[in-house]
Amino acid sequence: MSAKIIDGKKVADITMNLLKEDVENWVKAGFRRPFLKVVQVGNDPASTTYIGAKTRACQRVGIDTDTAHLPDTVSAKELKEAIKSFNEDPTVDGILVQLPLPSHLSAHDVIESIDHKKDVDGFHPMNVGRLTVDQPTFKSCTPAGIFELFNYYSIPVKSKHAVVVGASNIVGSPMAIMLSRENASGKATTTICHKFTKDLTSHTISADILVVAAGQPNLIKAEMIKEGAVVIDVGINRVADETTDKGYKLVGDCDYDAIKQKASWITPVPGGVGPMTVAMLMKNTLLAAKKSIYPLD
Ligand code: BQF
Repeated sequence: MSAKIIDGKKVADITMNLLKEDVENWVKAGFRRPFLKVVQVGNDPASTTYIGAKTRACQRVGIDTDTAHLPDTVSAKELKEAIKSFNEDPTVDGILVQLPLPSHLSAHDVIESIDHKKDVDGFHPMNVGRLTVDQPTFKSCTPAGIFELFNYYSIPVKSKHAVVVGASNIVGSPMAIMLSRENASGKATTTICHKFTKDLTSHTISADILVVAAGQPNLIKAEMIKEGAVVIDVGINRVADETTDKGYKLVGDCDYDAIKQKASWITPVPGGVGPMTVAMLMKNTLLAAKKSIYPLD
């Protein structure tokens, strides 16, 4: 079998065009333009790239945005004071603290200091908790984007065996929760694999849907997957490549060329899951402005 390509760039374009209309209708109805406040700590080059992508996405759909750039020496107290001022600012709809943070700062503490009603990344324990009990919530953008792709390509999830490789708070864990819940989008039998999993192949080989978010190039090889599996590669790894201007190229966590011969569907890197992540951030920011998740006050 040669896999069909899941074109995340295309679906993100369609989603962004729809969101732009929604934003314009919201503004035409007399409401303030949605506003996303981004917080960058330090100068991690990958973070700067991602914030650039998010800022351009905001401009494209008509969401106002501003980045508060703090030095990597900022104290936890100073950072939380900045976040508090954005929590209290009624013109700020969404707050996003770009991760990773410098090692002296606790991501848990910082995320918990964000008003959960403005937590457009969906990382606050309130929103994670609500996700696990099927209450309306800001959903983590990458898993939400993957479900949009399943929906767009009519890829069934119900009663499938889904295997998630990687158990991060940002992707693997919320993805597994969403797959496993008995709600409209989930109902998969779900396995989570992580660093401590013995014999990874014994799990991946039986996956109808394999979601890989481990951050390790070439972790998943063709021999590890079932013929006809749906393979979602969330990995974004920079590997040295002298033939490119930047001196590196982006690859996922899967051996794409070989797996393409065996899977039924596959996401490329770049242009697969990544663009959907950014589109879902725009969706969450509009939901925050509309107070769709937390309607009271
Ligand atoms: C694409 C991210 C690891 C650690 C922190 C488009 C993005 C990426 C790829 C993007 C990511 C990954 C983001 C593509 C945001 C996704 O064309 O394939 C967009 O901007 N992402 C992030 O903010 O922090 C990360 C990955």
